[in-house]
Amino acid sequence: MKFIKKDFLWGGATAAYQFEGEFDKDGKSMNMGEMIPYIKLEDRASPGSKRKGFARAFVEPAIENKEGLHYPKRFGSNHYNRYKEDIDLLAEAKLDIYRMSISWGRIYPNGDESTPNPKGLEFYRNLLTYCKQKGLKIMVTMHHFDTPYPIGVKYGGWMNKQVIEMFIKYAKTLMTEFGDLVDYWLPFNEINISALVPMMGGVAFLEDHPGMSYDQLRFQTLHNQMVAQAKVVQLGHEMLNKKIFGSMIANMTAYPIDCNPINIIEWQKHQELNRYFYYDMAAIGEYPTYMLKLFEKLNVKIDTNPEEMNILKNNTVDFLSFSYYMSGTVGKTVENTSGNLSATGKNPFLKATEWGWQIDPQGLRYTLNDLWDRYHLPLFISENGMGYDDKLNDQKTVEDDYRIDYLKQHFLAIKEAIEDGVNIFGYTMWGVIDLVSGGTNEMSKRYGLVYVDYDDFHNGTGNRFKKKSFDWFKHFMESGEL
Ligand code: P53
Repeated sequence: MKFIKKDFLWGGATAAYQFEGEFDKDGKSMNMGEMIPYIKLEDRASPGSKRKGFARAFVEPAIENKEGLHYPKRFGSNHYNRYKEDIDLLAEAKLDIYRMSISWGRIYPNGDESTPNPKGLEFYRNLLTYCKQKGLKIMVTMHHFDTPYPIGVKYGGWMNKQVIEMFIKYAKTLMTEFGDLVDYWLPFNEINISALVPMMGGVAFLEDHPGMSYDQLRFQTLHNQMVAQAKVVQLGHEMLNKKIFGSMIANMTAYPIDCNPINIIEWQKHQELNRYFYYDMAAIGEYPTYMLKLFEKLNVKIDTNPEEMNILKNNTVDFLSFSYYMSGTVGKTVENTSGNLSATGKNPFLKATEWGWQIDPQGLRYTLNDLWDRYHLPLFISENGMGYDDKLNDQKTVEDDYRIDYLKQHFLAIKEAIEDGVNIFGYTMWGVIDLVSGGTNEMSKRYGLVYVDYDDFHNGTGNRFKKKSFDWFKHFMESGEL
């Protein structure tokens, strides 16, 4: 018995650079995420919040190997060595699908090699084959904020068009090697983050481009990644002949703070820049006029040519995918909740997590309707969940009723959206097994159905313990009941 419809896919998601660990094993190169140290709470908390914004170094140049600092993403949850146990747990919870990412630096450590690293291919072949044996469908993200550091050093990151070609070579290798094992492909995780935070994952650095404006940098890197995405879609359609390629966007749903018309205009512009622009590029394949006007205003000149523009136009994605955690408000005078990347305005009708992420299940229903009405493409929620500083109790479990409630409310919102007529085909819960936080580098910002025994400094056994939400999710999968 299924909660919604027979073929709807329920599952969980992770990312290599937060989950795998073994950052330098079997020939893998480092990525920028692995060079961002853990920053103590008191050095990080932003005014007005008990608990933290993003790790400071998240938006600053990373620091390589500084004495006395801890680099959480180098260790993750040690999934590299414990993947069988992890996949067994996902299968035990009766999930339909697992969204994972492949680390570029395990396959082409420097980006410009002519042949892939056999050890890297071997690891992912074993992992993917094991997932299949356990009956899981698989969605693979090719780039989850982890451009190899050597590409940054030698080529200057994604500002350089040669990086597009290196990425296509990598994508071709993945589809050749694993095309028969993978059910859905996402070329990039949260492609809009490139424009909002270009330093994320070492995508680009302003200091490499003296005299260049920040806006020029961020919109050019985004452009180059959009072209790369379209080229992967083109190649993937040729090689695999299936409509299984999606774009993945950090969805920044926001509401106008009130009905004052000046705030409505502010909100509309906010949604164009933070949400619609990226969906328009991926689904329609053109620069929207509002962005061309903004580029004029900001003196941004995109380096491109007719060939690239044709590739964008003719290779739009098969489905749209997004992360949804929260919503915010926008207006001329809005008080912020801190902790979020954008759309951080407070909403008096919503409660927030300790990190200031405002919980809004109805916002998910709204978002699904909004995207379906606008693009008429199948939708997939590739991330959703609740970060919480869970505590393991004496019974070696976590009583995470707050998480169960969060998930339940969001599942109901998906059901309502389907009843509204929205075409959505699946959902993967973020961080289904605890992993290092992308934004704050904390282990203690946990999302999973499964608790992983490491603290913020990677002390602990690394053992896995089922939380109460694990049993709840399993029961939901078996019975279709919330
Ligand atoms: P953490 C910003 C805003 C919303 C989602 O985030 C975001 C980001 C950038 O971190 O990222 C996604 O761990 C991302 C995951 C990340 C997850 O959200 O900061 O794809 O890598 O872990 C949750 O709580």
